[in-house]
Amino acid sequence: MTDDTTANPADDELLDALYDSVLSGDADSAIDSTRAGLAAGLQPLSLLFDAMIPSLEEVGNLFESGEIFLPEMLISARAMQACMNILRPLLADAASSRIGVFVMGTIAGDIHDIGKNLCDVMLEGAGFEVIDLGINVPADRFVEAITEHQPDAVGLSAFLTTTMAELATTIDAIDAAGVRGDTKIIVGGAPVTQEYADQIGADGYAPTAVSAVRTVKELLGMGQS
Ligand code: B1M
Repeated sequence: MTDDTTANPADDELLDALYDSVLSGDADSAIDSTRAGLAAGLQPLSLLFDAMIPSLEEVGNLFESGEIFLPEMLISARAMQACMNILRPLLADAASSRIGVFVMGTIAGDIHDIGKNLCDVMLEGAGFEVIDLGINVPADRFVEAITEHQPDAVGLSAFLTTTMAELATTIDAIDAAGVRGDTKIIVGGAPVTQEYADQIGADGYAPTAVSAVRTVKELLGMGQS
């Protein structure tokens, strides 16, 4: 959640409308609410963390309880992504100079990418050049990308309990290939914990996209923003 939660009833109405539009998967109306929120002076992070992300959490709850099915979950995700396209330039514009290179990807077997894309936006906003390998990325593709780009840090996202083990497989592959060097490896995604990150030999863990930036900067000795 953001610190600047709204005190204004009109802003609350806009956030509620955005929440409902993502929940029902109505992309046009979600886009309208996003634009209206920005025009009313709401912060992009507030639109994300006070409306869109809670809405997707509710989508997940409804899916889990069998009240909605995969197509509805996908339609809601698309509505959110349409709004993210509007917010991305606003969030990523903040950086004035490049502070490092970050390779990012969702691990093999997993096609969730909204949380990963949000990390990309926050990292870019903080000044990192982000090389995003996409979704369902096999371990050897991460190894290739480290060899090619010599990044300061690598981010691995996992969103399913069934794909989490692939985080360990990927870190093992990076170590076995001898390419880890000074590159820091950060893991995240809803089912991942600090304990699990420690267990599999990651350098860092962050629960949210915002804290991912803080963690990577700390690991790289850049202090806090
Ligand atoms: Co899926 N899905 N899904 N899904 N989905 C979840 C994750 C689930 C929790 C829903 C539920 O049952 N409640 C559940 C996982 C259960 C589990 O494993 N414990 C689930 C399931 C079961 C599945 C399928 C298996 C369903 C099926 O086929 N029967 C299937 C799997 C497909 C696959 O990957 N192989 C599937 C498919 C899909 C869609 C394709 C329909 C769609 C994804 C579309 C897309 O991403 N382009 C989808 C969606 C939308 C969801 C929910 C509803 C929303 C996910 C999301 O985007 N959240 C989700 C329910 C939920 O999250 N409660 C669910 C918003 C996003 C901003 O949050 O992803 O957590 P999050 O990212 C956060 C942090 O985790 C963190 O920062 C982000 C923002 O702060 N973070 C990092 C992320 N990466 C990080 C990296 C870092 C640091 C922090 O460092 C590197």
